[in-house]
Amino acid sequence: MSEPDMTVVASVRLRAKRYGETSTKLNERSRGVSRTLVIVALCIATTACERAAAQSRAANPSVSQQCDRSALRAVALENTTVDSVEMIAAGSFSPPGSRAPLIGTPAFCRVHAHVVTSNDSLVNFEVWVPDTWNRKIVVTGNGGYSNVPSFRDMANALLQGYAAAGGDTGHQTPTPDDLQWGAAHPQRIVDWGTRSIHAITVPARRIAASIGQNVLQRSYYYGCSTGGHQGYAEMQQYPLDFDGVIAGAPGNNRVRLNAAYLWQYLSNHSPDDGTEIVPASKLPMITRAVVAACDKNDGVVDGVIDDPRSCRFDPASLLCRDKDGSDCLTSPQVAALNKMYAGARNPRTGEQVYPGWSQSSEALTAMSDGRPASGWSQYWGTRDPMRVNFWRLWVFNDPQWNPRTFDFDRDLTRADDTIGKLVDQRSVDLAAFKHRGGVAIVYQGWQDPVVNALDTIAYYERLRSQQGSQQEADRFFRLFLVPGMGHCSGGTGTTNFGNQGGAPPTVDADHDLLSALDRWVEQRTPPDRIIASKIESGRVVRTRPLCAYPKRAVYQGNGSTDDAANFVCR
Ligand SMILES: [Ca+2]
Repeated sequence: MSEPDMTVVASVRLRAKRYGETSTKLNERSRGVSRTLVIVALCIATTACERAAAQSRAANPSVSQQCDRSALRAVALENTTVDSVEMIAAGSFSPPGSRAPLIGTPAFCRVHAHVVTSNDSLVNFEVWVPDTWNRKIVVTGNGGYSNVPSFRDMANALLQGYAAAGGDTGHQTPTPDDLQWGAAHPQRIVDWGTRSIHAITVPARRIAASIGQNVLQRSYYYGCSTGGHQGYAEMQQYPLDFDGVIAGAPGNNRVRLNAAYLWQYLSNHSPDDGTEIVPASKLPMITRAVVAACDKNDGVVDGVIDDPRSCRFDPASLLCRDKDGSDCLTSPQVAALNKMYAGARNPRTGEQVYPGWSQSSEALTAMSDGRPASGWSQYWGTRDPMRVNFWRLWVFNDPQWNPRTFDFDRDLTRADDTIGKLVDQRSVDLAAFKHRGGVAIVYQGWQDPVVNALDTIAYYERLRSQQGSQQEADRFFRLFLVPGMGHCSGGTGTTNFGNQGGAPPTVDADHDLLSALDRWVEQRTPPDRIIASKIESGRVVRTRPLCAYPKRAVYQGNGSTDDAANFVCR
């Protein structure tokens, strides 16, 4: 075991021990500094180590020749076991458990491995190296409480010539949403909420470098939702892992987010019999009314509200004149809707616990039965609130816990002090990440009913204040709000730009997140705007610039509003 590798293990063990001691009141800032120093030391050492190892080997034998378990025996992979190595032929690949094969994949070397992260946790992961490799790796994040890698994101990176890696977050039970796997196992929760990407990135980089027989030149991160959360964990806690990070719809404020789901449930379910007050089937009608009222606020009537903060839609305008109907709201429904727009507050201090979701995020497109394809109803829960087991199993350790007893002061503090310390990624101190030259692209749909755009903005604004100016923030961190987009992808706006869900129609640095990140890192050209497309039946029907916050796309008054060329960021 070489010196730097021992440091990796030691630091992981140290971190695991610290996180296990959840009641210890460590000073957040001093803890961060000491952690950063350890990481700086080990990463400089490991990068040099990888370079030396790669350079000492023969020049460029093909990936297929190196795709062999014996080739990996010489690689230092502490706490990591390689389970299988195989060459996958070009064409298509069906990942384990997937419903549909990945199409058009190049030939690649597939490595399956696992890394032990504590005496009670491990993370399974895969590394894919294409036979024509660009010497860069993209490590991908996860969705929700996932137990599998995001194979589609890995395939998209592979198609662009990158090696790709992804893991299972440390979650190894069959049902993603059960949360039982973490109950009374804090190390597994730490993996899911904080550590798993770092844990797989260290060995994945070495595996890719070994198979590719090249110097690994760049390491990027790509994820949305929990993947966005993991990207924030990397920037805050493992700042030297990546040259660039793409984090979409970050669920980094996790305790508050799950408290907000509780709020949605409590606001919209009768305390008497638990029935829904606003039925899911009315959400698309509400969104249509909101859009009709506020679409023009941005100067272009296009079915999209560019900035829902400008919208002052009054739900009482939909009050039923006579009896309840599908196109109107009863008084209790208006009251419930207003509670959800307002969001949860601490009853003692008045502090906003988590912002209410924006007007127009109630629902995306409607299904034939009138229910929304995506919207608040998925996350306000049915018989129980969404993520109720986060509270029952992780916070209170009581399977019988009743959500109606939740106190948004006392219980929230308890959650912050326990599980919050294992999973939340709320610090805006990104000094180490910025100092090492790291850059970040964050994106967020304005109609996201899962992770609230207002919370993503709130984090950004705290970061900007901490940086001291817009210019300092812009140097390394850019937020792109996407009008008319739901959670990570989809919606009525221009929602295709290399975000989760697939490659854009044009893969270049003006249209594609990963290409834009790569240009920023390699040429130091930051993205002021990214041109997003709206695609219908396989055809681009509209393009629009997404602008780095706080700028927004402004129509110049001439030409088609479906053409990005007629908009400026201002
Ligand atoms: Ca509009």
